[in-house]
Amino acid sequence: MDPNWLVFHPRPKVPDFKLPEGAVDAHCHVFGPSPQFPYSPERKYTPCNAGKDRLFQLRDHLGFQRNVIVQATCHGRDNRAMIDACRTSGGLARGIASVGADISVDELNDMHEAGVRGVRFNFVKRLVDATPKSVFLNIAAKIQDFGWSTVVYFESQDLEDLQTFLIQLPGVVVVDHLGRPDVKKGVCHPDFKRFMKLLEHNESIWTKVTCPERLTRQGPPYDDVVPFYQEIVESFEDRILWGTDWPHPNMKSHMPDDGALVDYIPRIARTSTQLTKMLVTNPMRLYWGET
Ligand code: 0GY
Repeated sequence: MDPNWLVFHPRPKVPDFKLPEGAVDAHCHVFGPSPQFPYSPERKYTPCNAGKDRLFQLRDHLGFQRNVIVQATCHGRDNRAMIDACRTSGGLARGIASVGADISVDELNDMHEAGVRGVRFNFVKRLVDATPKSVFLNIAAKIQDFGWSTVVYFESQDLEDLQTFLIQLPGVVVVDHLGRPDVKKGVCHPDFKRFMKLLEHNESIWTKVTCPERLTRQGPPYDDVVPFYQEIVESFEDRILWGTDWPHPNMKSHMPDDGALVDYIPRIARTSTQLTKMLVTNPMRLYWGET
């Protein structure tokens, strides 16, 4: 692994907050383990190994029932570690893949059968080399027959350039980590207002109200991020998801305790309706097809 890589918390606390029955951790990853699933030669970082066994232990320890495993960039377009985790989860994990324009219908079929339900388009420059938007649009068109959605990762300063593309995408589009606002600028800043407007005007755009540990400028207990979550949750409760982001790639300042992250959830969603939608109903509808 890279020097200075921060390894996930070895012994997260048992959360005080009791998750609702059937809660889904809708944003997490697996890394390797690399002897079995080597990292991609194109990767921008080399993480610690963090395989499916650790992920499923964490799921049970925190009180989740299901996972949505998002392909991490350190594995490039080699989705084997994520697919293996989905296949062996007994239906309790869905996957979000990273694919190229040459992906075939047969390959998509195999992935679907394994539990994959979406693809991720990444625009974060420190994580990936740029892919032309026409390639992403081509992939997005191909996955429509499978009823999959897309996950999009970008930073708030790039939204202005990206919004025309995002609106063009067919099907449900889920934006990672609130579109990564700069929390120092506050909820009234035009950057965050732009993101709010995007959701207001496009009912197929969802977002993950995730990663206070990444977005915070102040550090734990992440008070500075709370207003951002609340703005979104109050307006778009039918289009929000939550996840741990375990094993927390590229954290530099600190490694969060995953149990403490679960204890933070009631600051994001404050009513029992919002909590049930964010943790159960919304992810079950999107990734398990439950109405
Ligand atoms: C996240 C965030 C990051 C990394 C990745 O696929 C990835 O490498 O998603 C990041 O470094 O911000 O959502 O896990």
